[in-house]
Amino acid sequence: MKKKISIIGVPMDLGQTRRGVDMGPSAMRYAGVIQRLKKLDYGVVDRGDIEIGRPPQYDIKNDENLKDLDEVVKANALLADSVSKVVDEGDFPLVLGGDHSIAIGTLAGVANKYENLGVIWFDAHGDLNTGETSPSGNIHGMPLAISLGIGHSRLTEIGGYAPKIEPENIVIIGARSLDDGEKELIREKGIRVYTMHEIDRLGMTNVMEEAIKHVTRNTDGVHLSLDLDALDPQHAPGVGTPVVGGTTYREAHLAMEMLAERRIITSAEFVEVNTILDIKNQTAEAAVGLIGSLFGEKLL
Ligand code: HAR
Ligand code: MN
Ligand code: MN
Ligand code: MN
Repeated sequence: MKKKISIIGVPMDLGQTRRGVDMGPSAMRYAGVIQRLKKLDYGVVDRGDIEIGRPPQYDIKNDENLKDLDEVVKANALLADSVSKVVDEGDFPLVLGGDHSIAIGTLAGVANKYENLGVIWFDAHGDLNTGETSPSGNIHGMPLAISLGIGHSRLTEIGGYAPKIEPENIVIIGARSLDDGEKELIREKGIRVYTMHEIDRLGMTNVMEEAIKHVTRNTDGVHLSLDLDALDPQHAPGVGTPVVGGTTYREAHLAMEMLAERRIITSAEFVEVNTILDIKNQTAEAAVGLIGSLFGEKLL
């Protein structure tokens, strides 16, 4: 039998300041993610949502340029526990966001189950900021740095260990909006990045061939973190920080189909679906379509 898939929803919207991304997990469930996976013959368990603490009379706090640090830490610690249990039980963890700050918890829950975890990070952004470099103080712009052990210790120490991953085992795909501090970190750590320039130039097929080679050469598991803003806003309008010039719908599917063929992905998350900004659930439906392709759905 195929590995069972355990779905965890994370209605987190405190890693940035636009409300609506908290409804992402519901929107993807509504778009039929469970039925879609069952149709592919997977056993599927929906473990429900992680609780996000939101104090009464809620005001955004921003100490040390880290907005809502307490709540983001708390939710990610819960998520790390939940993901860790899923892996221990032998299931495939599929995490539905929520803003991208939840990658901190997902990776905390998964990385210590592997000697060396590889990461494929689909995103318009690098998510490599810290409180020092971030132009916004939004923690959803920081999870990849945090997972490398760079940033505030309350975030890097979630799960009780740091770092979760090594720079040489990461590939970023689809980037087109990188801050100066992020560019510096990419150079300093030698992180492999396929920006939209490389996707245009080499084509998605070659980018994925190279990316898969890179993240598997030294690893015993690969996590996929897919931010819907990697896609062009034409295809995924319901995201908090859209950036023009993204991947086409088919390029994103091709990438998922190649990952399915190689069977390298051992955990995954789909994040940044913002239902308030979306048009008729189009972005949630795009996410669910990509999940289908990742798990082996074929056109014929
Ligand atoms: N780099 C910017 C910042 O740190 C924007 C980050 C963005 N948004 C995301 N993450 N959706 O990928 O604020
Ligand atoms: Mn992101
Ligand atoms: Mn490890
Ligand atoms: Mn992004």
